[in-house]
Amino acid sequence: MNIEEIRGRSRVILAIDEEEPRKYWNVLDAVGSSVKAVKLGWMAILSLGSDGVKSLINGHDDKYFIMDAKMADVNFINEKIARRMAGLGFDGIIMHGFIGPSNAPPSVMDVFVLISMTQGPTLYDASLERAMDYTKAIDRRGIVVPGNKPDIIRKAREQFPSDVIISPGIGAQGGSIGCAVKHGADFGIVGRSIYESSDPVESLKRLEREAAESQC
Ligand code: O7M
Repeated sequence: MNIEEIRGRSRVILAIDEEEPRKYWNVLDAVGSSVKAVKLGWMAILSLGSDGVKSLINGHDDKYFIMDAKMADVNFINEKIARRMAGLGFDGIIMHGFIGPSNAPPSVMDVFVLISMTQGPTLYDASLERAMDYTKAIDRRGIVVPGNKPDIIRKAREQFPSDVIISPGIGAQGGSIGCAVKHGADFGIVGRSIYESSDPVESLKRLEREAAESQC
């Protein structure tokens, strides 16, 4: 799937970082077609195994799947990882920006570059401008910037006018999706506020409403 097909139509990327394999299926069954994009990471690979992740993706072919690999290795390893993840059915993959363009994976799928984190301080906070410069030189579809730091989203949008901006840290980490969208995010990445909710569908609808209102 192409992320441009859902950009602007849906604002929530569902992150699932659960221990129990069945919970991945349960939450996706619960939200159904209202979720258009899903972010999985190392917890999914550890909990479901790579074959389990492949089945999960195959069983939900109406959705865009991003692997949050947070890649930070050298180029030939990142290339192997990206090719394996593409083989599992992922449409996009996330890398750390600090490793720079020479270590970025080839564009076997969409690449999203992380340039700042929701929790810190990290080295990114001291070097945001440099992280942005490194990122501009990377062949990418978009960037990851913290949804709980609206000023950083605004700076990133100024510097990356056409990138797909995806922003974690919504809800459980204090960020507001309406505020993130207002400052330039295309999508909020939301985990616990949906998958730990007693009513995931209602939580999702509320988040989509807040995103559409685009207020702080
Ligand atoms: O909504 P939560 O807090 O339950 O989950 C947040 C998700 O966003 C979880 O999957 C984290 O791995 C991810 N995330 C952060 O929380 N902080 C970051 O700085 C970056 C990410 C992320 O998605 O990086 C790609």
